[in-house]
Amino acid sequence: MTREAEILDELYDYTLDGEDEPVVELTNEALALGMDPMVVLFDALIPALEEVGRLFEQGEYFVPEMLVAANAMAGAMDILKPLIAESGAKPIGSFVMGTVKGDIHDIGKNLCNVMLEGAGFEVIDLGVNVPPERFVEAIREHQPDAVGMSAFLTTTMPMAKVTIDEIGEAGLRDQVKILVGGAPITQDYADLIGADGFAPDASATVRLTKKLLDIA
Ligand code: B1M
Repeated sequence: MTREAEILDELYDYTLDGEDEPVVELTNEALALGMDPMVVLFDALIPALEEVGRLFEQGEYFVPEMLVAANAMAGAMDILKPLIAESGAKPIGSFVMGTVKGDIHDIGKNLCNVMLEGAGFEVIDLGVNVPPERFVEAIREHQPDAVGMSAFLTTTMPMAKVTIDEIGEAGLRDQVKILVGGAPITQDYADLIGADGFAPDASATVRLTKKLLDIA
C-alpha cells in the first residue's frame, strides 16, 4: 500500500475516533506529499462522518462521539479550506448562507461555502441557528444574488419554509434566488416550500447557483 493510501485510511480512522491531533498531522502530511485537498476531503473525511452518522443511528455512537468527530474534521478543514477556496478573482456573485433556526449542524454548510468561494462567489455566512428575521436583515443589508439555507434535522427543515415565507412577507422574495440543502431535504420538499432549487452537495450548490443566476 502506498503512503498516500495509508494516510487516507488513517485519516478516516482518526476522524471516526475524533482524534484531532493526528487528523491535523496527517492532513499536513498529505499536502506535503502533494495530495489533492479534494481527495483528502472526499475519500477520507466525509466518508468518516457518514460512518459516524451510521453508528449514531445504530446506537453505537452518542452525541459526544459525533461532536469530537466533527471537531476533528473541522481541524482538517481549517487547513484545507484556503487551498480549496483559492481563487483571487473578482466575485462573480454574492451568496448569503446560514443554518436555519434550531439547527447547529454546520459542516455541510461550511463545505458549500468553501466550494462557492472557490468558484468565485462572495459568501456572507450567517452561521448556525439563524432565525428568519436575520436572513431578512442580511438580504436588506448585503443585497445578495442568492440565499442558501441548510437544515440537517427533520424537525428543523420546516424552518426553511418559515424563512422563505418571511422573506416573501418582507417583499424581498423577487430579489434573490433561494436554495435549500442538508441531509433530510429533497427536491420535492424544496418545490413544496417554494425554494428556487435544492442541492444535494457542495458541488451541486455551485452548479445550481450558477445556473439560477445565469452565470456561464
Ligand atoms: Co447530528 N444528526 N444531531 N450532530 N449529525 C444527524 C444530522 C443525524 C442524521 C444522525 C443520525 O441519526 N444518523 C440526526 C438527524 C436525524 C433526523 O432529523 N432525521 C442527528 C441528530 C438526531 C442530532 C441531535 C438531535 C442529537 C441529539 O442531541 N440527540 C443534535 C441536534 C443539535 C441541533 O442541531 N439542534 C445533533 C448534534 C450534532 C453534533 C453537534 C454532535 C454534530 C454537528 C457538529 C457540527 O456540525 N459542527 C452532529 C453531527 C456531526 C451529525 C452527523 C454525524 C454528520 C453531519 C455532517 O456534518 N455530515 C449527521 C449524520 C449524517 O448526516 N450522516 C447527524 C458531513 C456533511 C459534509 O454532510 O450531508 O454530505 P452532507 O453535507 C452536504 C449536503 O447536506 C449539502 O452539501 C453538503 C456538502 O456537500 N448541504 C447543502 C448542506 N447544507 C446545504 C445548504 C445548501 C445546499 C446544500 O444551501 C444551498
